[in-house]
Amino acid sequence: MPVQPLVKSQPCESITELEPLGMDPESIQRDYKRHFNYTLGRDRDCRSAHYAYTALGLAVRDRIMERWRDTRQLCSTSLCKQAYYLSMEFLLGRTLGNAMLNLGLKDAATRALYELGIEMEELIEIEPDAGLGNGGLGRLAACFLDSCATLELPVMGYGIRYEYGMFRQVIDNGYQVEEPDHWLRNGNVWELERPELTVRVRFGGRTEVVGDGNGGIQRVRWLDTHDILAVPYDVPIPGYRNDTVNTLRLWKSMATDEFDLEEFNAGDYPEAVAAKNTAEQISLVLYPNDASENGKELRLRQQYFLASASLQDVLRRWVWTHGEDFSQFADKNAFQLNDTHPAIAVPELMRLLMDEHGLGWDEAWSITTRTMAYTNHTLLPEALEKWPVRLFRQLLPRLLEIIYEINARFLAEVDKRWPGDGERLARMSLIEEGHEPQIRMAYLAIVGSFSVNGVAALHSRLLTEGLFRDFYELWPHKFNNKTNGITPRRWLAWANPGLSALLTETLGEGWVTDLNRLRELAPLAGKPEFQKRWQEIRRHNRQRLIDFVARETGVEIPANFMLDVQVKRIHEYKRQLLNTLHVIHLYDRIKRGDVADWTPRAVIIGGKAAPGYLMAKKIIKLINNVAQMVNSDPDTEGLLRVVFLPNYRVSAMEVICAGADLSEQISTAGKEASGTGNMKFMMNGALTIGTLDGANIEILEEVGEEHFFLFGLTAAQVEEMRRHYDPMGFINRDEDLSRVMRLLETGHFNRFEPGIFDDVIGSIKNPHDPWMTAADFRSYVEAQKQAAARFRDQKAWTRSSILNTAASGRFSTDRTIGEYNQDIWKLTPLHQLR
Ligand code: B1H
Repeated sequence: MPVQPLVKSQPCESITELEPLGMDPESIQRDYKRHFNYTLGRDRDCRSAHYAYTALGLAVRDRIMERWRDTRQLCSTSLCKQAYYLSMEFLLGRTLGNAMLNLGLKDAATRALYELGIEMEELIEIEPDAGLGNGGLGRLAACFLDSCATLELPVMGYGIRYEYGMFRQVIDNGYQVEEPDHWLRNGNVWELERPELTVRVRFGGRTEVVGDGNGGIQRVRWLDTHDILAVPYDVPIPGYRNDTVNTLRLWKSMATDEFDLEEFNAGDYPEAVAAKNTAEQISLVLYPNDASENGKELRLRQQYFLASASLQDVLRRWVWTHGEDFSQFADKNAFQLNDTHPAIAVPELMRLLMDEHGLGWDEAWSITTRTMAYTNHTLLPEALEKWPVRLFRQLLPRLLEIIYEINARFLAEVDKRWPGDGERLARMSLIEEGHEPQIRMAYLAIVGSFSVNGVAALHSRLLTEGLFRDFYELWPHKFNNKTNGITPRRWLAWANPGLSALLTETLGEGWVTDLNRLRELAPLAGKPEFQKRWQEIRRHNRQRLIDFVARETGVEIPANFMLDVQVKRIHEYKRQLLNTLHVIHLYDRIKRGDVADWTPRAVIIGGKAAPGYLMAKKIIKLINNVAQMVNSDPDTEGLLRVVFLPNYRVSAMEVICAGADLSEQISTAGKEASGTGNMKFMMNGALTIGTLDGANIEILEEVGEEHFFLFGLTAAQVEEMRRHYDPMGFINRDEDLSRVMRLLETGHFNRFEPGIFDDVIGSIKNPHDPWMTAADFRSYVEAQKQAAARFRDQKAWTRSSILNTAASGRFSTDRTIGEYNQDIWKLTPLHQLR
């Protein structure tokens, strides 16, 4: 059944010629006033900063529109190859500042508002974060889009327009409480609804084989489905100071009109209207799990909704320009799967090509496996997606048939390569047999893709040696590495205006899009004059962070303290617990009077726990209780402060990464696929204390051992030790750790809440503790001592700080995306087509 267009495409003449809008303060001010008065209908009695923010947003958006249209037209008329980044998460954060930066409007707009008595900084703060992601994976997608637009690559993002993004975290009596994030409540100027491009997504029903009527090939029909509509909302993604504006298309789910009618005619009008809820639920809320999957049916619905709507959208555009000839499709399109969450796109593309466009299996499979590429983001077994076959049969029966067929043909290929190797067949099958047979989504993604990549060198190697070893043996050419990055626009140029000004003064403008130019700072690292400028900027940024902490938590941190920061999702493998043990050790030293050569420090920890992850929530409670005890003890005055920073989010990180001194990247080796927070800190001149894990290894290689506080077991040593791990041995042989454990076990931090930390204590002492916290305690404490000593020598610290920024060029997503394009997508930059 064709989709009822919400907006009928009545042909009419549209105005296509636009006067380019001025980028000067006067023009911006004029448009600001126009939007404030006419678009929003406010007047000078309106004192709400919200409308001022919205009016400015609209004035900035006007200046995006013409470039957006031109980019769209160039892409469609040039018939160039395009790539699509399919992701369940885009953690965009705020848009206004970034848009002004990339368009080169920041100074003009600031002046335009200043003349009206409005402070830009206040308006920036009005905007809620678009928290459409959990953590690193979602933020990576957002950074990628910025780099694609900046490199002028024709890449479109596809995601879900969640009504509720990542929950707001409130701390109550030390415990995390989740509050809903209704981020769209006050409207969103950064999206454009496109109801005319609505598509239909089907669920449930049954399949039937039908002939084509000519006695020729048979086709499968999917019948009696419950359909929902996917309405696209487009978000502009402007490149840095170029004329490219790419698109992020986010789908909102809506009920169709017809399924209401059936019940309506049966007399159940309220029930019919209420039925809209189930349809509209699909895009209602982001699942707040980072690095663990939860297996809920609604989540599978979301995944299929994203994959199906996006593929239909691409195929519709293809048919508009090429008709039903798909012979060139694989040369002109590439899909990058952001983890397995959208991996159902593999069988869905097969279904659309065969059932909707009449291709045969072989042609459809050839197209699919030449267009799909898969990025893996984790080795943790609890994050590897599996879906019960039963659920598929119920929800997506046609897709299950296709997956079975893919599997049958795949296993035949395996059997040809390793005849009679039944164990291998069982290991590699897309279906995990057992009491409840499950579909292994990662294997489906690998079989359906021409490229499989990890996100840091170690991670990619571990994938081929462990998790995907069998597949690597079969198809070594598919596997590659793409070390993550971060966009230097948001994470340096925007987040750190002081440092940016110094960089531009020293290196010229070019560094923003050619981050390797930061290397030119290295010769200046020891120069007293340059060090003075660097320290002055860092002092200012540190104070901004200290003020932020005071505003958010009430904790006062003296200006001379070392700011020791760990912000990221709370997870046992990230070892916030190890950090906490070190804090307790420092507190214990203070109480013993062991404070000679002390470096005053504030330990700042922030991050959200998945609502169902009880151990992570208990760790938050422990940090808060330790903070309470330490901060209220007069003996710690001038020596130690501990802070749990609530509601960690993108906009908070913009302040945090610029002000931090020490960056905590202390995961158990082999567990953090890459990390990207590590790169944000480094780029802004923080020093890292870290393990040989994820991208830390590459950070260490770039900056050199002298300027990185390395500690802990290697990934190989962790694996080796698993078999005979003896945490009690580590505790008993280490006087400091014994004392820390005793403080915990005697309830020093939970006097009126007996027993609440027993499970946390138990996890440290458990010989099966996969995170091996006790094993790394000693070397961590020693590395912390080195960091403290370096901080006391401000000249040496500043030199290391400059060298960290200087060595961070490799971690620009411009480099990452350049590699994706060179090795996987092979797109022509738009400037070569203009
Ligand atoms: C990463 C996830 C993730 N890896 C499941 N895996 C999710 C898994 O909602 N879910 O079900 C959500 C997220 N996220 C992170 O990706 C890695 O832990 C980081 O090390 C890495 O830097 C980041 C980007 O590659």
